[in-house]
Amino acid sequence: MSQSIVIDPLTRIEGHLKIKIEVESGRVARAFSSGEMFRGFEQFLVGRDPLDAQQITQRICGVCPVSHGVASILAQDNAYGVALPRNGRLLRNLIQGANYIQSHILHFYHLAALDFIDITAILQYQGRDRALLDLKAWAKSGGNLLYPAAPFLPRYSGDYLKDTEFNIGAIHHYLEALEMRRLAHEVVALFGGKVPHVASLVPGGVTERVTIDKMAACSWKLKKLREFIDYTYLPDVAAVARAFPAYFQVGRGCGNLLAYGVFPESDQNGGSLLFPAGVVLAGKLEPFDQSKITEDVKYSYFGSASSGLHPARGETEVYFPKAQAYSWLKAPRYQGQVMEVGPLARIMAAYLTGKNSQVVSLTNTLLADLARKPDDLFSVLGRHAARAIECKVVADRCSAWLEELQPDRPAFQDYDLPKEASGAGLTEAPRGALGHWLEIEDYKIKRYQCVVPTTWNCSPRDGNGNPGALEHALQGTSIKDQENPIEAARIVRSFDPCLACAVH
Ligand code: NFE
Ligand code: MG
Repeated sequence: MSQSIVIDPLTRIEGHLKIKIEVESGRVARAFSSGEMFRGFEQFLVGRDPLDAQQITQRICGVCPVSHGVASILAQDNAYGVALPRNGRLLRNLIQGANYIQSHILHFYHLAALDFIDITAILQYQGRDRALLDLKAWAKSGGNLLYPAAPFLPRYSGDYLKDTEFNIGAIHHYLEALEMRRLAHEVVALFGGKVPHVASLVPGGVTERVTIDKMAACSWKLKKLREFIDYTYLPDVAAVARAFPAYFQVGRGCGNLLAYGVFPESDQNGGSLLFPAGVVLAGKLEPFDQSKITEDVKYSYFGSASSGLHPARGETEVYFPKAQAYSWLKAPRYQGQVMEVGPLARIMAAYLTGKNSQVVSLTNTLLADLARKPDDLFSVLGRHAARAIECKVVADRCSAWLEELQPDRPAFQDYDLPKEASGAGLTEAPRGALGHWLEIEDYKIKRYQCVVPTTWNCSPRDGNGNPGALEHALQGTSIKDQENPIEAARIVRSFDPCLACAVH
């Protein structure tokens, strides 16, 4: 007998995600991931000035706006044939890197950690920390009237951590992490002009001036962030991993990984990247080839003419209602295969190619510390660990990029707008591989297609009926209590989904 469990909406993620799992003999037999809204960015960009694209596409999301801005200007750099000066490359890296730090800290502390930490431990707090006492008083008073104790309660009952002292420590870090995110936002604002939607990203570079004052302001913020990552974030992730070792076996997923690569380290186009591109397909590492990307729509609310196309020729043709369809996400595939994207894909690509020695040593140290093998990283805890390692590598590197800046030297390069052109902008958002494809005709956007990290991870089935990456990860999972499917929620959150991005 199969029992259907619907989680709708699944909370503590960004956007509107519905998860349906069909449980047979205590295990998930089938999973369905549905994006529940339509947005239409790809349509309303058509006919506009291409220079508007980096501003408009940033509005796809408030969590990873910078990456959409970067993908858009990379597509334009490519279309206009513009190369940028060193300061332009370094500032883009810094703006995007600081956004990664903000996003990863947000994900662990404010979205995912409450799956493991017992937030009700705050009621036992006997110390004198003002912030914790305020939180305790607030929790006791029932929080706000409409949603008592939201966003902490209600929650699934489950096997939360029992050590009161550890839980209270983690709740303290939850509050501290809010301050850290503010610092990371301030780094973005220093060189982006403002947050969340930055003003300074343009084709050819960055319009913000590099001054000693700004570099000094950035330096101490990065120092604080790096201390938090080293002494709080990484140890907390390791502690959760030690307390929930079974989650190295849960939520394994499809096993295929895709990374486009991100953070150029060279002023030459096509030079080395901090995180290299890489594909893990059927257990083998392969070079990445963007011509192998397609999007299917058999189970999506789009017309069949949009199916199986490379994004450079992609169509977004709404078809609703539609028999069999169950999502507003398309189903991106690489060489026809389902792929997982995100920090795990980037870290594994860097680890397996050996192209980032810090990633290799941090990963080996963490694995040794937890008595785990690289293969165990294909799991709920592996995704959290990869994100934390990546956060450290990015933050450390941001400090180095800052020192490489050349004060009062130009940060952008002029260019001519072509009447007709096309371009591809491939980068990595915090949640994974992100591509924008642009076609210009008569100085206007003729076609604009985005293939977004959460579209990869949370896609519905493809034209061959093969489930998406998250659907794969849910299948086979043992659900102990069907009233409290906490195992499923932990798997979904390990992907850090953003449905606003995914449906764009
Ligand atoms: Ni809205 Fe995003 C990231 C992008 S995920 S958060 O990271 O692109 O689909
Ligand atoms: Mg799209």
